[in-house]
Amino acid sequence: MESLHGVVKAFPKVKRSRTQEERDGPPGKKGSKGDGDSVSASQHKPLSSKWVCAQSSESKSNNFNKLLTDKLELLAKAYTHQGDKWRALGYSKAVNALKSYHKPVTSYQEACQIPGIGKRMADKIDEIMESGHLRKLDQMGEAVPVLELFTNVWGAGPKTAQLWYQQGFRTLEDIRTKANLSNTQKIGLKHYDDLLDRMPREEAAAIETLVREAVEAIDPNLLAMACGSYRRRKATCGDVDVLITHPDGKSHRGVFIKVLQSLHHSGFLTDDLVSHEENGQQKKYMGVCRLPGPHRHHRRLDIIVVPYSEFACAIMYFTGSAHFNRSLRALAKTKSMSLSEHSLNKDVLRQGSAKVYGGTPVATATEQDVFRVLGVPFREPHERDW
Ligand code: 8GT
Ligand code: MN
Ligand code: MN
Repeated sequence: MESLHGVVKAFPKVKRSRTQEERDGPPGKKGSKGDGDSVSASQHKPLSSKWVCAQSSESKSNNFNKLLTDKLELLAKAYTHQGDKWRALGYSKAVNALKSYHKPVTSYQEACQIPGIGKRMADKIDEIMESGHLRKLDQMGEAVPVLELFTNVWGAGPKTAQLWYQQGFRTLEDIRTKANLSNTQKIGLKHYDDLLDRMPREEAAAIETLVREAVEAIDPNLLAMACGSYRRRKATCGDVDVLITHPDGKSHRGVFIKVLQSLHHSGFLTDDLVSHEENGQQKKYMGVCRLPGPHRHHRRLDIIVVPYSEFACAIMYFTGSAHFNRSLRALAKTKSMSLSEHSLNKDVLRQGSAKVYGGTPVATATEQDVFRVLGVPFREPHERDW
């Protein structure tokens, strides 16, 4: 069960008639390269087939192409650890497309026709169909598992992992004893196994409750809710993403410090990874916590405090998935709008990829408003699990 508590009030399910655009999709152009979310080869398809943000991720639940997606996911992961994020993104998009395809893919031609899958990706798919295997996976090199081991240290990205590899390190013991570690990497190493482990959503719920109680002790009218994978109803969560705001639009100020002090004081927060302020408004915290009682693991906790005027955009950003958000932002671009965690702006002027004029914020009281203004059918959080 998703616990929205007081926040439900702020997000009434608005019944409304769909706009022409929702029914018919966008005028057929787009297909812009590089934004990574409009998909090729579907010039006149309706909005729903071009943009993952306009489709329910539930369509992935019955995967007819598991043999293909298992291999491609391995390759995507390998590219991530190698630091090739664009290739990794390309593969994970192809995986999404295959998972939501309505039947098993049986030919190269068929693969080419799926939005999001280009010719080179279809070659890979063809190879798996023919041989049951992907040679590229064998050619990735012996460094990949070591790079994976290293990038799994919180605070170490692919660049650091590569540096450590070049320095001759091969094990976590090497890292612990010989590498030059930042403070966050030290924490990451200390809790290596715990932080890799995904927690059951029941535990995420307990963490949300504990944080909410601390928040409500400061001011009972403050709202605190877990977003991220928890709100998307995933069975397990990599961390807990708690968003805090106050409906009066001003009493969220000063809360960030107080909440952290309170959670530190009770011993719940064990380590701080990142804690900072953005343009004097939004406050972000990333840290490690542990529920009281025996046999508890250390878990990652993210907290943001936002002004109520930004609630709808912040909740969308923090709920994700990251892939879904990327798609929505790319769609916004095609409509001279821009979507951020702070606001949805219209009349944005761009020259090439550069923003010349930031546009003007549209009032978005609810998530429904954001979808409506963007001309995308509303998606419940669990339908955004791309
Ligand atoms: P999880 O179960 O693995 O935690 O899955 P998740 O909850 O979907 O992932 P997350 O990493 O906790 O991110 C949740 C949302 O927060 C994302 O959808 C994203 O929009 C937003 N987000 C942050 N920080 C960052 C960041 O540093 N990079 C990116 N790409 N997204 C971020 O809060
Ligand atoms: Mn999360
Ligand atoms: Mn997070």
